[in-house]
Amino acid sequence: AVESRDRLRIAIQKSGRLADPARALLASCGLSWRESRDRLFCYGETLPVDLLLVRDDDIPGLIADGVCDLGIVGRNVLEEQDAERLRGGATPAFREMRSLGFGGCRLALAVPESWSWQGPAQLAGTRIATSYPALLQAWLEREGIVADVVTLSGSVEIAPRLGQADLVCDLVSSGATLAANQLKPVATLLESEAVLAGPVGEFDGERALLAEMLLRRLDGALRTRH
Ligand code: PRT
Ligand code: ZN
Repeated sequence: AVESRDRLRIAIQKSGRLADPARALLASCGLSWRESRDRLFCYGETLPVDLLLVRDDDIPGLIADGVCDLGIVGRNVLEEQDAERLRGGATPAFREMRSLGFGGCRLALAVPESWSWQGPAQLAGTRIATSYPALLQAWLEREGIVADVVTLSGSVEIAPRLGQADLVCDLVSSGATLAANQLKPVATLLESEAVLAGPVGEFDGERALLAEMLLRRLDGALRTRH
């Protein structure tokens, strides 16, 4: 059961690529906060909208558990955890409510530069290193390919040089990291950017009104940005 609260709670990344732009976007919606000493919780001053500063990977779960009402997270993280829940037989627990126009990147397959790419069929029997096993596995199944998914939490691009994998499936923005590791992107699995995530169900009471107002302001702020 979700505790009844009359304040809205939004989870954002504590530090990392999305931390500052997420805060700036919420500030442009007229929100301001009194920061707590440990900077994990920021108490909303202008409106009863508080921030929880967390690892980005924790955001979908916090929404699913009802600990937070909304979150700002990369679509890649949201979709990976959604795919993982689906594989485990769970029902969807969060959804993308808005795309926010920052943190753009894509989840791509990248192979050694020396490979001549002939298409997905070439991947049969290979070892693919990734931090996105559920999205990769779902894509492989759609393509009808059986490959060995090697799950790594970081330093994915170095796996081929270490002999841990034949190729990688990782986030790419400029492509510089791939190039530095003599890899080239050959297929895009997901186009990503920061998104506003929320629960599948509706809010009730005071939080429904707050969420509605926040979305209205957010849409206004996004319109003037683009
Ligand atoms: O500590 P916490 O778990 O919260 O942070 P994190 O280290 O998991 O995440 P962080 O801050 O690195 O990224 C947060 C989000 O930013 C990601 O989930 C993406 O939605 C988005 N984003 C946008 C990126 C990139 N661009 C990106 N380029 N996330 C990671 N990268 C990495 C990529 O993994 C690769 O190692 O940057 C490298 C590639 O960059 P290029 O420019 O060389 O191609
Ligand atoms: Zn993370």
